[in-house]
Formats: sequence, C-alpha cells, structure tokens
Amino acid sequence: MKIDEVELRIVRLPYRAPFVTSFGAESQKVALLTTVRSDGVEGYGEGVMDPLPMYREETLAGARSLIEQALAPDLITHGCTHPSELLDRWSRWRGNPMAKTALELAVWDCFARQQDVPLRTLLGGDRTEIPVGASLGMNPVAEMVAAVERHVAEGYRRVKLKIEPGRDLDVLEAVRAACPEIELTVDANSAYTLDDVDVLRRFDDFDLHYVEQPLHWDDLVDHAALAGLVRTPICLDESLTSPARVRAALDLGSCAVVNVKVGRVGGLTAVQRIHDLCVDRGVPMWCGGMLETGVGRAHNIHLATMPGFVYPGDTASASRTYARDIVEPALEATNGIMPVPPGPGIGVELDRPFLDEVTESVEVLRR
Ligand code: OSB
Ligand code: MG
Repeated sequence: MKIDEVELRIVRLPYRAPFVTSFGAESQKVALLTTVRSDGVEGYGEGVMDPLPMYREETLAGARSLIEQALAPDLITHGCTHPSELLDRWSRWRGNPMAKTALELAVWDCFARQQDVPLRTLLGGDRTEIPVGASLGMNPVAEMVAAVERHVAEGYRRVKLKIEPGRDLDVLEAVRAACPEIELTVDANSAYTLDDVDVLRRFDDFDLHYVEQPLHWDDLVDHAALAGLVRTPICLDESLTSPARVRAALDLGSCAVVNVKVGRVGGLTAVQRIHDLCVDRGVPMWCGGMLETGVGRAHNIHLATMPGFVYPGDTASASRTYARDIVEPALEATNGIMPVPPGPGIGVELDRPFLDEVTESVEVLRR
C-alpha cells in the first residue's frame, strides 16, 4: 500500500474519576491519535505514551519526534505491501515500541478496511465477543470495596485491584470478605522489592489468580527469584517489552502468565509472535489496557480475539473511564462480555465534532 499522509493528533480527555496506582493519581488521558491515508481510505491508531515516563520510559514528546523524523517519512517514502513488514523494518531504530505501535496500528486498520475485513480476521481471531475484567484503582478501602461490588453486579468476569506497600493486605481482606468467590487479581505496578517478600507471601492467603508486576518495571531476574518464594502465579506487565523479552522471561521462569499490551511490545506483529510463543509453551495470556480512548480500545478488543488470550482482559466498557468517547459505536460490555465491533478494520468511526472539541493539536505529514 502507498501511504499518502500521516496525521498526528494530540487529544485530551478527562477521566470520570482519578485512576490511582502505585505511581500516582491520574485525572486525564493525553493521547496521540494517528491516522494514515491510503487511496482514499483512512486507518486509525493510538499511542499509549504518557506525557511523563510514569509507566515505562517513553514519553509523548519523544514518540512524536521519532514518528516525525523517522517512522512517518519511512512509511510515506516506501509504503508497505503488508503491515506485518513494519516491525522488522523499523527494528533499525532501537526500542521505542509505543511510538512504533502508534503508527503501525493505523496501517493495520487501514489495510483491513481496504480488504473490507474486520481487523481480527487478519490476526486469526475467530471470536466475535470476548470476556472482560475491570482494573480498579481508588482510595480509600471502602471505596474500593464498593467499586468491586458494583463491577461484580455488572457481571465483570474478573476484578483487578491496584495495590502498593501499605495499601495491600487491608484492601485484600476487605474485598475478600465482601466477595469471597470472585476471580481476583492485584497489580502493584512495580511498587515492591525482594525485601518485601514477607508481605508478598501473605498474598497467597487470598486465592489470587495472579499478582501483576510486583517488582521493578524492567526486571526479569528478581521476579524469577520471587516465583520460587510464593505460590501465587506471577504475571508480568511492564517488564515485557518485545517478543525476545517474553521468551527470556519464560526461559528464566520470571512469570507464569503474560499481560500483552500492544504498545508496550511494539505492535500487532510483535503480539502475533508473543501469542504463538505462549501458545506453544502453554502459557496463558490476556490483553491489558492503558485506559485508551475508543481507538486504542477497539484495537485491543480485536487482538484479544486471538485464541491464546484465555483470561479476561482489561478491555472493559469505555463508559467506565470516559463520560463521552471519541468513537462510535460505543464500546460497551454487557454482563462482562465485550462484543467485537463487526465492521471493517477496527469497526469504529471517529465522532468528528467531539474529537475536534478535545483536540489540542493536529499535524499532517505528506510526501
Ligand atoms: O498496569 O495495567 C496497568 C492503566 C494505565 C497504566 C497501567 C495500567 C493500567 C490499568 C488500566 O491497569 C487498564 C484499563 O482499564 O485500561
Ligand atoms: Mg499492570
């Protein structure tokens, strides 16, 4: 495909409630939305870099600069015959998976729309709906318990609690007392060290499906050591930044469950490689989320239809996060089941008037 234009748009969208994790409280999304235009067809992607490097080290400004200076000129000059070429072609620029993904996703969406098929079909996903869970980050404990009860009543298939040292065992005790049966997980977003092993061991009492990224955000070795000291399975999020890193984590025994976020691993081709590796090794996967707008969320829903995504993902209803989303139709789960938008590509269209209201800047790169 010949790529005529790349559009980079920064949007700001307030969250309905602050999202509290071990790295702080966030009250709005600042997203980079990408559009590629090819023979009159558009495709959309979304970058998940934050303005400041809170989750991993990429930033919005750095990613935008890499796209402007290297990725978009390469794409506009050379086009591609299939979006799966881009991962290896862009490997000459090291790292920066979120920047690469922001643009690669738009190419995949555009390609699927040109073929007139849903994106999931290109990825080998047969399912037309997927089970979803919810990720809850709030203070104080009573508010967390109320939120868990609300999500269980709405039918969510799994609830994940954001925890950190000093806000962990009390939360777990309160939630388990209120909901003894639910599928429960915790996400520490790297807030502990191996010195905290006594607390981490006590998580074993709460029948957790897994504990997500307890240790340093780039570590594999300490997680492998921790896996030998606790019974609760370890799931890695932040540390898994490419197919090679996932293979290393599995070889080392750093995790028994894999959280896939397309932006963190470098795009949909990287997701396919990780998927095939995990299926081959019998390692369960699930699709994580970054509180994306409808564009990134729709991509997540399509990729989570691949057969290796056996646990409920974080791709919950957009209305949990935003009073109004930038896409139509709305991405809403019913009784914990998210339907995959059936149209071509990611199956959603931009709500242009509202998108313009929340747009901070637009830049168009041409041949
Ligand atoms: O660690 O999974 C995480 C959101 C932002 C950054 C990191 C994480 C999260 C979530 C939210 O847990 C998942 C979602 O609802 O999109
Ligand atoms: Mg996480």
